Amino acid sequence: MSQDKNTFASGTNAAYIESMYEDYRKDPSSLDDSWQKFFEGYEFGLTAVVEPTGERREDAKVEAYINAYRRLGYLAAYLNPLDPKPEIPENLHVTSHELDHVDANRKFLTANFGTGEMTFAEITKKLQETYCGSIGPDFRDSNNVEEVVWLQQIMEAHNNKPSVSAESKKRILQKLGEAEALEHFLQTRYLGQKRFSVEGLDALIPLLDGMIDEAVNVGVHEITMGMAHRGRLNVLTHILKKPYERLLLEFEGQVFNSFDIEGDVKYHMGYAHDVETFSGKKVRIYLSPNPSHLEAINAPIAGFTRARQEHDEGSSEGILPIILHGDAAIIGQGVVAEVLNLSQLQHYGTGGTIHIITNNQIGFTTNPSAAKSCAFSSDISKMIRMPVLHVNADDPEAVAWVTKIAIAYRHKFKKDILIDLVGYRRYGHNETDEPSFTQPIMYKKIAEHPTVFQIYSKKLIAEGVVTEEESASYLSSVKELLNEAQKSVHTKGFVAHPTPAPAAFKDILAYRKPDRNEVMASVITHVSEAKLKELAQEILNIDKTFTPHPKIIRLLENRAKMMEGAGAVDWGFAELLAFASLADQKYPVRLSGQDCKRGTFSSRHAVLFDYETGKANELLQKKNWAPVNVINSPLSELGCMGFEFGYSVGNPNTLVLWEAQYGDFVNGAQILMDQFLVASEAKWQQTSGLVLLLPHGHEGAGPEHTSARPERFLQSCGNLNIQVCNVTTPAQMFHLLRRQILRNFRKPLVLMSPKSLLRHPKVISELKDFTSTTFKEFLDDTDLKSGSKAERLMMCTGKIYYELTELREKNPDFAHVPILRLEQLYPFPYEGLSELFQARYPQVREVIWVQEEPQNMGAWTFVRARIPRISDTIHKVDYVGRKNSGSTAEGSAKAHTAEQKRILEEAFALATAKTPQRLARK
Ligand SMILES: Cc1ncc(C[n+]2csc(CCOP(=O)(O)OP(=O)(O)O)c2C)c(N)n1
Ligand SMILES: [Mg+2]
Repeated sequence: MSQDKNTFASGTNAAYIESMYEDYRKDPSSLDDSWQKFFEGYEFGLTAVVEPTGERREDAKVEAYINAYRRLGYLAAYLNPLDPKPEIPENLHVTSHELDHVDANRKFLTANFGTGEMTFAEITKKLQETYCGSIGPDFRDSNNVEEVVWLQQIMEAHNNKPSVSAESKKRILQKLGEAEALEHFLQTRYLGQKRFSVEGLDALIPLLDGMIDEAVNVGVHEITMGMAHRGRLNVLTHILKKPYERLLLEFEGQVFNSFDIEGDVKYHMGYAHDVETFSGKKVRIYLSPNPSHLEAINAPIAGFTRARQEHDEGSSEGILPIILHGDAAIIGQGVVAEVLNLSQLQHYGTGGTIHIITNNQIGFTTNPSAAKSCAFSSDISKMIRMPVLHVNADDPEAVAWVTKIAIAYRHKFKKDILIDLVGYRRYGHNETDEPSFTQPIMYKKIAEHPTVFQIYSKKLIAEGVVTEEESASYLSSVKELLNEAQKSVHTKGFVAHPTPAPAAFKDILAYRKPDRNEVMASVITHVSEAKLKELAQEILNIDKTFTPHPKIIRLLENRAKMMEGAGAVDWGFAELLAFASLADQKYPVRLSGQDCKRGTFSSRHAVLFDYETGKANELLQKKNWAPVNVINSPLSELGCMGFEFGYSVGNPNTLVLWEAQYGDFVNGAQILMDQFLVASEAKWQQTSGLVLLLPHGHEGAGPEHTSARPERFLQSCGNLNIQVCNVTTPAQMFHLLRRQILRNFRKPLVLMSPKSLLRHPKVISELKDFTSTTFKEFLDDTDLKSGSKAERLMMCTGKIYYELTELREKNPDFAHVPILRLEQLYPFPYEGLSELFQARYPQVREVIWVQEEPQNMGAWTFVRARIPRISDTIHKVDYVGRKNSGSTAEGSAKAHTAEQKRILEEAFALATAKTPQRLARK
């Protein structure tokens, strides 16, 4: 043995180690201690991976066999009512597990399965019953062992088929009867009217009925629901107990009044009601109105639920959200992923949502194979690894059982769970559609397929649970009620039922449309100087143990200085003061968006982070104030803005703001704006006070990061639906935010918010601006002593005002040109402007609208028709700004600067031109 062979540290060469190992095997003592230990360990490792032999080897295989079923058994489950039960896939075959030689009667120890000792035949039977029957659970992707074990135990305890009482069976049959009878009635009496029948998924009705009962039994007292068109009329009448008369009136096409909600098609209508459960308990149910845009409701209903949980009830346990999805929509629409991503976040979670896919295996005319790249529509839920319970909709007892599991899971783990209810669609997409054009084979099968009511009643009759007469009465009694309801509608019109909205929803559902006077009335929003200083002190009162970032120390000192003398409060601080003042008056504030805590432009700093520990210090969370939550949101627009919209509906007394990183990105939430924000009041009399903060302005950043596209919002303005503002001083911002919550009605507020103005030396407000005034829809040009002689003036909105005044200051020839700022574009302040023109500018004949946006964007097309209505003296409205363009702004900063200069110069050239003929032109 050479010396170096005995040196452990030198052994780095494989061939060399091999020769050492040979030496070791011949005589271990020929090596030094360190090598002996090394090879001892090596040999131990070898024995550890040696294949088990005999009994042990078989037990391990059986365990793997059991786990394979737990993981993949759902692939062999009997889920599709239209097809025969699928074959057991190869990877569950005994041969695949090398167990084909095992005697069926041979016993195995099954530590965590069944009775602990079972024959191989018993094991296989139990596995197939539990995992490959009418229920196919897909739950093993979870990375939480406790959940997996819990689900296994609950499902394996009764082979996923616990016994059902006769009473419950009858209830299920009754609910199936209601579902079927209503659809039949509507089909025969209102032929050709769209109703998006539930048939083929009739089990949805007993499912929801059972779910609500089960939920109330574990402490739920309120249920919030979002769903699209499929089966909605059945859910409204049989789950929310919307009276048949109300529904039939809608089919008759008469004007109806359902919680004063009008203005949308019947399968988009919401409802709210106190309902008695099967066990005789009370529960409030709220079904949100929704647009056609499939899945868009997910975000608002999540926010609505969170608002209810946070401020009305204080916990997530008592309020359960249920969302229904179409099988094509859930996998196709991106908002689903956005909202799932919110489900476990601190400021967005709702203690677990129960998702139900009404899976009719078709989307309009599109087959599943064309609708998704994954095996199941439910696979989108894998992103948060929630358990999925696939279930055959023709087996209502299996459906009832997964419902119980779902409620128990949500109650225990406070997380989302999904039921994939697999059925079919008995008719076309709607009842006027011919489905066999596109799915001839499927529809031949459907035509021959009995209804689930028929299947289940046959089963219960055979079991002796109901008689044939009883079963038939479940259908006939509903038909009778519907007949009576129709008669009553025909003869008496609608007689209002005593079914007012639940008291808890009073704030949300009580609706009164404010008239223009109310909307335009000024609101007392100022606070006293003492209060302002007290609020500032509170914000700046930071614990001595907190170490601010060195640059933040300066910011805090600057903020303190803003309160000295006459005051010079900047935008960031004005905003915090507005929030603080509302919180002090016990109005909670919720501001969320990407990087909101600091603010995209580093101007807000509502939350500071300890320079030593990284610990957050929420400057606006104070003991005696209502909560002010400034929240960094995930990178989502539709999901997050939708959530905030829902939150604002669910809690009208919280100031809710959503901030876009830059205004451009708001169009990621276009559905939310078009279908909800600007229209919800008109369609559903659903009001929201949501504030959108949309950083906007041409600053040379390029086509993106420039425009929040105010023109789109302005085009959507009508009948006082929203407010669109672009304010230019910190105090205006302060008053506007306060006005939003201090009025006794709610309207969304879309605010073009500043970027460079956040740090502009002129963009400051004095203390008196906060303590003695209120929000002004426009700002007169107070720099000019008198405007009485002016024949031309400029009007603008937003940041360009500061650029115009800067140029005016430099050039004495421009000194007489008045520049008015429109701070609120909609509702357009005709009244105030008219008064102003009469008093200050009685001779104005020409108004020059100056904007930095291209002519087809910005406010131009909106204001050009409105400005002449301010005063009879106005004969002409001129435009100065960028020319029409497909893109919002120049790509180069240099081109931007040149264009900005041109606009300013052209505006003054026009305002000071000595060309009377121009003025004469109309
Ligand atoms: C966002 C959106 N895109 C398209 C449509 C048009 N549309 C209405 S229903 C439907 C098919 C929906 O299929 P699925 O989600 O499976 O629901 P089902 O009607 O089968 O219950 C389509 C494409 C829509 N309503 N919303
Ligand atoms: Mg479908």
